[in-house]
Amino acid sequence: MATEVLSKGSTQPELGTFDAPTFITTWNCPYAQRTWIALNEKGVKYNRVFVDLKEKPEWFFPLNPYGRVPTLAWKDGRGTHSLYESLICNEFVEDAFEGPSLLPEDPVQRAQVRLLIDQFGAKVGPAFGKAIFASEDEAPAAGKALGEALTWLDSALDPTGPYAAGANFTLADAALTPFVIRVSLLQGLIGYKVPEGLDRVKAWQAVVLDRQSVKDSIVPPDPSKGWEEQLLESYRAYLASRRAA
Ligand SMILES: N[C@@H](CCC(=O)N[C@@H](CS)C(=O)NCC(=O)O)C(=O)O
Repeated sequence: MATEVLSKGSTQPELGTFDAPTFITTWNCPYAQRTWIALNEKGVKYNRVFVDLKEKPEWFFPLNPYGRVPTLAWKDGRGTHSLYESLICNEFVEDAFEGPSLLPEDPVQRAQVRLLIDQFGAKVGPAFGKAIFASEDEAPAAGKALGEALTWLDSALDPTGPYAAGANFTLADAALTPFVIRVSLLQGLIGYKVPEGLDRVKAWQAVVLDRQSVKDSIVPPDPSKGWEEQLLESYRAYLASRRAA
């Protein structure tokens, strides 16, 4: 059954409570998937709401002035509360909820997890963004830059793992996974082939894809078709609309 997507003119959903907040997302946003994974890892009883980013509901902006996903919202005796920006939401989820810790206890290791997320955001994030939106002319350079960024990632992931920063799943895994698992889509979009080697990235990707929290954050709108196939369709449609504009 297709999941309802709330659009312009929709009624604001119940906003839940601090313990069981509303998680506002789309099925295909990698940033929102970061928070989706963190919520799943912590075992938070959230209420998931899909919104239409082309026709945003009016009630969305008071909760997030950027009008972006992910957004977390809840109500208590003091009123309505909301948080947004994926990495801030993930730090909040880690701080606010019980459940397995997504940061190491040791302060140096905690800082290293945050550093990995920060460096990923500076290196792989922009290279991925450029590749996914590359025109035919731009594709070779964008592919080369992404290859270099992924080679950096291969050396930056903890060498023995199995997770990004060592033996345990951390906020780094939650932050990196949604982007890395989309890299294979670039083959269909710009003919990009993931470079040979990258053994650490490949081994890590297999481990996180097998993680229940990640599987539960993969909800294609049409359950009869694959998630990747539908993601590819949505990227193609988005690119066509950008080029037509
Ligand atoms: N820096 C933000 C980026 C979130 C973001 O760009 N989300 C996109 C969907 S993937 C969005 O909501 N776009 C709607 C818009 O910008 O109008 C984060 O980390 O949460």
